[in-house]
Amino acid sequence: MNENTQQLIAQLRSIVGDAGLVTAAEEQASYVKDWLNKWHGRVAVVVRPADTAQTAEVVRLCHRTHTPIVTQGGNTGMSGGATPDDSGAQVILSTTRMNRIRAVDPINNTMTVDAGVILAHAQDAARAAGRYFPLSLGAEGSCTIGGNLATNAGGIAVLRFGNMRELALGLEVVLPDGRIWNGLRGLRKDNTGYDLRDLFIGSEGSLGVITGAVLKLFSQPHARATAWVGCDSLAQLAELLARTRARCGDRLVAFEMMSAASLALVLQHVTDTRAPLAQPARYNALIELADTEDLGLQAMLEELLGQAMEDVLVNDAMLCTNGTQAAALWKIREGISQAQVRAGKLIKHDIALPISAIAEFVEQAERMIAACELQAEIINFGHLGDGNLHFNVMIPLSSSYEEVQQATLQLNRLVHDLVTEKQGSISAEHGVGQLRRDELRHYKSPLEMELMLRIKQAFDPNLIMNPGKLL
Ligand code: FAD
Ligand code: 2HG
Ligand code: ZN
Repeated sequence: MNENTQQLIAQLRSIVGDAGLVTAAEEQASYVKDWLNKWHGRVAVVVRPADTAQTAEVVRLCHRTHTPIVTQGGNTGMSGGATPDDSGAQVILSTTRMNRIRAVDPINNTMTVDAGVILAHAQDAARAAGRYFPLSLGAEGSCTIGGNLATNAGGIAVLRFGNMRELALGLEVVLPDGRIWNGLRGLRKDNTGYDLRDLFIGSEGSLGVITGAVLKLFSQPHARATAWVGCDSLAQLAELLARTRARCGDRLVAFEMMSAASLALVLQHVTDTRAPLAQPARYNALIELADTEDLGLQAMLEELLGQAMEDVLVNDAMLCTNGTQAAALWKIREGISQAQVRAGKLIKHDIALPISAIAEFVEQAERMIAACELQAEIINFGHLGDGNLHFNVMIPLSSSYEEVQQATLQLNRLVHDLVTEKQGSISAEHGVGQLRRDELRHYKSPLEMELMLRIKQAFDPNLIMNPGKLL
């Protein structure tokens, strides 16, 4: 460790104390690699400030010493955004000690939280106050509100409640020079110039450190109806989605799709899971309705699916009669990420398309990938209700680094060209991070890139906030 690094650590210690520093390599191990175990880095130190004031002091010091900062929340991101490079010169700023629920205001229907609050804890706090915070995703037991904001996270209820941008009213941010921007406003209307809040949401740690947020709350759902259906085609599932929306309106809170291969992977690799239907279907959907009180939700879903079966839109369906059955279905859906990691090496595509274009996209992409003659299996699943597919391609676990790189270049171009042709997005909910940085440059227009780089320059002229990610 050189003298500058030693000095930096001593200065950081004077700000956060021993409890706020992680210096031993073995204790840093879980911070310097990502959840997928795909990216690995090194850091001078991991610093864990206890509050916004300490965060501001840490950032001011890094600004003065030109030390690059990688902000990290729960480290569950899927695009390598929270993993440092391997220079050893960067510092991880972990928000995990900033975990207080600052206030719940049931009358304004808002909650103010520290950025390091774990998503599940935010949901619990809302529930304890008789309210509901609807963001929900497989990593909710570990991801943080700051990470959700920084990636503009989506998840399973976007079709009803929107993504994180739609769920946040105000932010508190430590800017790259250490000043604190207090934008913790709980307003539904505020047209006082450019929306700075929306710039920070989705900025992936590149414009500042989010330290607090005002979140929207909703009425608690006391009734749910959950079903699993099997269909022959994605076109049929899209038609079923449209019918469900028309019949159930805002009661439709989740419409998740899984191909036969995605389901088979979970059944093989995740313990205590079993096939919901007697006959495997090419495409499956997990559908959930919710309402503040039970005004015949189950009957509504039963009638809808009965009609769909009569019309040969759906082959088979399982309607849950209790919460245990529903939990078993959600376990299958949420087990896909883990099953994929166990089964192979992944080339991930987190794409968004107009729902009406999805069936044709998948048909064309599958044909093109088959023509590549790779030893590849398509694991296609995702949030059909909002048009977001995880169109992942899995190659054997034994593939070498070079083979993965080669297949990634080939498949990214093929899939992302087709997505672009169909007016879709190459980055729907996981962020750009380091995974899609080159793809972003390839697909964004020069004008959009120029404007984004000018915003970055205006906020972070020393380029210390998460270098090598996003832009
Ligand atoms: P991290 O991984 O720590 O960081 C992610 C990015 O945000 C990095 O660029 C980091 O620098 C930045 N960042 C973190 N905190 C801050 C902060 N306070 N200020 C500024 N920048 C910050 N995502 C979805 O959208 N939908 C899903 O359905 C979904 N399902 C998942 C399921 C599993 C099993 C897993 C492992 C992940 C899933 N994810 C999903 C991805 C991930 O959970 C989300 O991206 C989540 O929002 C990341 O939160 P985090 O606290 O772990 O952030
Ligand atoms: C999900 O929807 C997550 O389960 C993870 O966004 C997707 O593993 C993936 O590619
Ligand atoms: Zn997802």
